[in-house]
Amino acid sequence: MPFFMPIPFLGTCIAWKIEHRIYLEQHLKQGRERFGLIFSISTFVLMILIVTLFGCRSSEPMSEPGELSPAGQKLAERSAFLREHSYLLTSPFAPLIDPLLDAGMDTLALLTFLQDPKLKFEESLVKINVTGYRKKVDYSHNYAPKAISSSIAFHKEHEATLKDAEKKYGVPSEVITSILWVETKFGAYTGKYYLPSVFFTIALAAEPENIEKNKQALRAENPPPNPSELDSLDNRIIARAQKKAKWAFGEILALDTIRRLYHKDYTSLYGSTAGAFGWSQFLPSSYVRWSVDGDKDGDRDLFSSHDAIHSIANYLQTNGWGPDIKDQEKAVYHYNNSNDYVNAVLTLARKIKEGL
Ligand SMILES: [Ca+2]
Repeated sequence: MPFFMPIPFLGTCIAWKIEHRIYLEQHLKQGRERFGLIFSISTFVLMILIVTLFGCRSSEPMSEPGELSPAGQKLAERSAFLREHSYLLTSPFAPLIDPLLDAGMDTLALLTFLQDPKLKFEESLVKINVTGYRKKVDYSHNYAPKAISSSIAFHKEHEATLKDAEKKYGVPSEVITSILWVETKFGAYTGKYYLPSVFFTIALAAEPENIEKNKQALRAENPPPNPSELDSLDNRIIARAQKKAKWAFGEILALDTIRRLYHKDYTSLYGSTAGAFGWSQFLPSSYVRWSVDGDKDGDRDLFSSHDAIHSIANYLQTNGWGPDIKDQEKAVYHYNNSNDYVNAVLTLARKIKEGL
């Protein structure tokens, strides 16, 4: 509202007040004090009410005629962006455009993701991430004799870095070694999936056609589930698809955070079917929170032994590692939510320690 708008109004109020003052004086002279006093008070209260109302209204952000409010401006910018890049609306990832912009991603960042020729919808990843929970993972080979001897050799080779991390974070060197073996066999298997494709694909897991495909995949399993279980399994699939889609959406934002905060080129990142990358198999959100630059070269590079070792130690310490076995189990479980995983990591760590 223009600043001069309240002036005529206040002028009117003041004139009204003067007029009523004259009126009051006339009545006082006539000995009608009580009536005049009531009239004066009610006039004063009315003025306060009106001025308060005007004050509140004038504090609201107002636009000049023809000018858009901030929300309107944002919408107009978005429409202009989509008009200019209308081909994006035919992308398989079009359903994610509005949610990503709503979550605060800027249009240039979104464009960089969506114009990336390497970005692909990988249908198999939806199935693996949504229905994969039905397949039990066997971790027992991780503490077989070959695993123990390889881990002891790695520990000897990287002892200085491992002991440095142990001293700094209070996490034993054999536990860090054990996680590096279980996760990637010391960097030998870090995953081949392009990270943006992993998360953009899984973020679409709850789209109706993808839920339908997963329901069909469930029926085609070998052996197929019992027909009496199908309804509850379908509901489980829907709930998991929604949960996974939300999770992957957050990881896309974390990839963008990695680019902004650490100037890291996420287009060079490849990882597992679940989007974990590097020797330590961190998710982008874990990278943002817990990765550290172990060798102080200015880069948090989880494909390097130094940074991976320090980052694992930092992760476990931050997530509760302590002298109590329950805290240790909890910290490792946080790393990978599986009791079999926790058992494999701690068993291998014990065997490494015995063999050193
Ligand atoms: Ca580094």
